[in-house]
Amino acid sequence: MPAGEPIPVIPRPVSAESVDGAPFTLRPGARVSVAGAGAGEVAELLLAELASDCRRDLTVVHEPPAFGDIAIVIAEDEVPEDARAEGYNLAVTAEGVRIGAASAAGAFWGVQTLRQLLPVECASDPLTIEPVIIRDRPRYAYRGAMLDVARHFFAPAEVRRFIDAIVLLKINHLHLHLTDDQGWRIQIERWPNLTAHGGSTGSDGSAGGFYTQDEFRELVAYAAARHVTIVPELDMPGHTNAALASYPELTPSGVAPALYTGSKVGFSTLQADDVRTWEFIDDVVGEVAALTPGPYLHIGGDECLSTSPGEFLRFIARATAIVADHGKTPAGWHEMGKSDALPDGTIGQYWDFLTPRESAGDETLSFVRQGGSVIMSPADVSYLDIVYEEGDRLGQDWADGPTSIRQSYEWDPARIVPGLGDAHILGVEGPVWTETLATIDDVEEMVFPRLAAVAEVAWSPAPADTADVESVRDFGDFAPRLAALGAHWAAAGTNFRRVPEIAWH
Ligand code: TNX
Repeated sequence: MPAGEPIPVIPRPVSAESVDGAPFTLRPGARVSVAGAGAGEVAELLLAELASDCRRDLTVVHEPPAFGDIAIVIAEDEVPEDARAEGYNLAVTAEGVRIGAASAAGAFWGVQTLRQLLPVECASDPLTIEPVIIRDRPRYAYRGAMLDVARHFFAPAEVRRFIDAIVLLKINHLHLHLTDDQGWRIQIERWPNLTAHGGSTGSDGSAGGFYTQDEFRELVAYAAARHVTIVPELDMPGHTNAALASYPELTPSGVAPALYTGSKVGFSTLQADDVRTWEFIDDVVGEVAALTPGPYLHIGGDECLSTSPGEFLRFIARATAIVADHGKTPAGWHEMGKSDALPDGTIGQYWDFLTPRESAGDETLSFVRQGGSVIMSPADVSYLDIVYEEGDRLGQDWADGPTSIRQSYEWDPARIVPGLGDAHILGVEGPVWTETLATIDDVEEMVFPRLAAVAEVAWSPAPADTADVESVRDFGDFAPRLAALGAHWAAAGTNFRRVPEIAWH
């Protein structure tokens, strides 16, 4: 890479220094030499990814590296202490590539950097990489994408494809919005009608669907093998029409509402003062907690416009306590911060704008006051279903849309809610809501490229401490790297929007 040109990697690494010397050449039949616990598994994933990226026939060996090998070494002292959880070093020289990390996750993220450094032109022989030394570690522990499988359902194979695409950006949490007014998507053995009836349709009268518990377990395992934690969301007490339609005893009248296929929000609610509600919640939370090895269980709590304020508070106190009783840390949208009875450590997810409106900022700080931390998903920059341009076929525009790629890049999580800084920010998440997105191609068109911007905000170091975030997050540096990434997406068959601000190759 010529001096001065940004290294073509997203998220931008902490440091990348070009070094003198001949490039590395990846020869057919090159070996991946592994050492340390977990390195073999990371190498197998590299092989699978390179096979689909570039059809190279590599073999894994448990031997010290020879000339021309890719080495993956996992050992405690490979990286400084503050980089042990997920950091890595990557050295590229004529002798070989060496990825060093203290954890399998760190090595896996190093592999994602290597994939972006390799030329896209698989046909071109030889494949070479200019010499470089990269040191890298994430700013935030939680880097998320949220997929709404409730409005439109996406089958397990489509979710796996989504996971494959997000790991290239070092996203390590996939929040699955499993239930909403339009559909219930996770099998609950004690309440089978939730999926039999409540999962039978979706937005715009789409076909619906749901994950059996076995399918869900397989998804969790597929994600975990790629260092992605699944965060399941059961949205309550609002956004529950599909549940109410399936079990009339959850409604005050005892009459089930019809299934709903429109896009309104705020019209449904569970009853906080009804004993049946709590049997229901204990069962569904218990079953989903048992399916989930990850620490978090998200219970929504957003847009409860049909729940009285007092009932909302009683509901949130009891529902979060149930989550904690089942051994999980509760998470919820920032409205849950209205409650001052949250279990210690409850995670809030901020979805208001870059400039907080009404009580959104205070509700968010409430999680911190109660010993918890916050995930930042400001809707006007990180909601991936908001239109790119006026008049788009896909997406919604309520969150101050359109949202350009530049807007989704030029912001900082620690400069949104006054008083909320990095010490209390667990991370950043880009949600994609799917009222208007019927296919996984539609989803990808909305998610890419903007998730690349959100991923860099979540991973790369904080911009220098100046008041003007636009001047320190350098879109001019990001744009050519994004163009290079587009070539990888095209080669991998990932759909993305060729936004006009970027000179796509
Ligand atoms: C808001 S903000 C929602 C979702 C919608 C989305 C559409 C929040 C937590 N909920 O119910 O799908 O807007 O953009």
